[in-house]
Amino acid sequence: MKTQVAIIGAGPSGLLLGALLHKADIDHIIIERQSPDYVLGRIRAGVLEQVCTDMLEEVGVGQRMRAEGLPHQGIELLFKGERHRIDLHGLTGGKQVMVYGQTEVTRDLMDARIAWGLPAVYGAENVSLHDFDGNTPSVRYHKDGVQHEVQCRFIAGCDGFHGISRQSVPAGAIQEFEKIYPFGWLGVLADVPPLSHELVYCNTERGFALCSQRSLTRSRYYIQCPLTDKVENWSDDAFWAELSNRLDEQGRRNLVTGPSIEKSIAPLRSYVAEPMRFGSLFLAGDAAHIVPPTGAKGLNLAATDVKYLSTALIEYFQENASAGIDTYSQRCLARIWKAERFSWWFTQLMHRFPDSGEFGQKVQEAELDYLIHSHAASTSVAENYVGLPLDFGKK
Ligand code: RFL
Ligand code: PHB
Repeated sequence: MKTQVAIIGAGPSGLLLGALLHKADIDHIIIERQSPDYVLGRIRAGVLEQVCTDMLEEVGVGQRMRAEGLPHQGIELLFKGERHRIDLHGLTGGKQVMVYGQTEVTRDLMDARIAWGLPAVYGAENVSLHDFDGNTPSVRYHKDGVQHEVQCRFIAGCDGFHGISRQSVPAGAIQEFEKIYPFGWLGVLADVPPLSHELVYCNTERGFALCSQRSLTRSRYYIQCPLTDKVENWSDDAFWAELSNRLDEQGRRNLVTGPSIEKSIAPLRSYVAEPMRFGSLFLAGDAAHIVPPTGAKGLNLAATDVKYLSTALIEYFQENASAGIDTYSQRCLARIWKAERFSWWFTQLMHRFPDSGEFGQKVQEAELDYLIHSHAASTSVAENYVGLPLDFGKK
């Protein structure tokens, strides 16, 4: 078959790009390795920046998010056994974030795609990318034992960190920047009411903890754990006991425990691949970069990459202009590095590092104490957490 854009991957980046191209009448296909149920079964991000919620509204899938999502105007930082609120709304001139799970975003985009009658191939095997150094690239894959070929003008690599798109680029053409952290996050999802109406980020001598949520009846909790830990060895009881140990008095009183619906360990990594365009191939989302989840930036960065990419592709097809595709990589990376910086900094501030000991703990506590009392420092956290404007730094 022939199309204008072949999108690899039906995660949030691929689905959102598909929706934006559809709105501009640009012909495209999505090719995904997994099944729809597998994609929906991955429990990941929970906090959407306004730039991201605006995009979901723009493509017409904001209805359920508006009804069921929880707008949050602050976060709490817990350290030395006490909680302190960062007033996101007040410090940013009225901005907020939306608590609405990645699973729900993906489901809304998938449902819309079906309603629009747009093509998506799930369960595609042996996906391979060809001739993207010229103007007539193609994508091949197997489905039910039959080989298929898609000829296109552009390929969008939205296939996540382990996808084939970045791996298809010759090693000499790409530069990688990486930092691996010496711990992971053990996450539990449970149908219990959240312990606070806002997210609580905890710095404790026992390690980091995060109290997040998906709704008024569903909570998402995380605790920092050693990379050597196995999820099978963490019983629900052990998880709740350790989480409780990392809370303040009030948190312990309000914590409602229950059976876990999902439990997993995620390693923490910072990673950027440069550039993000290789001829007719563009990388977007986790295919090009990873942030540790502390700043809640992963999904939001994926959305803004796709914003820049869709704008560039629309300009190309509708106005025959290539300025957008030529500057795609540079525009994305300027934003990505700022989110990388924030996510790295917030991770350093909140976690217990094996080598930094009591001195490291005291320095973190001093910085947190400074942060909550300094208007300038609190504002910096708030404006990064709610997300920098799309045109940040432009005159
Ligand atoms: P995704 O979501 O990984 O989707 C990529 C899709 O591509 C498919 N794919 C292929 N398809 C065809 N051919 C191939 N060869 C393919 N290889 C892969 C995959 O099956 C998948 O469906 O990337 P995308 O769309 O760029 O979206 C990015 C976000 O998913 C990601 O940034 C966030 O979820 C990151 N992240 C978190 N972000 C947050 O803001 N808060 C969090 O709490 C949070 N937790 C997480 C996370 C990422 C995790 N990963 C990747 C391990 C927890 C985990 C465990
Ligand atoms: C989540 O709810 O999964 C979540 C929220 C905030 C973060 C990371 C994860 O910083």
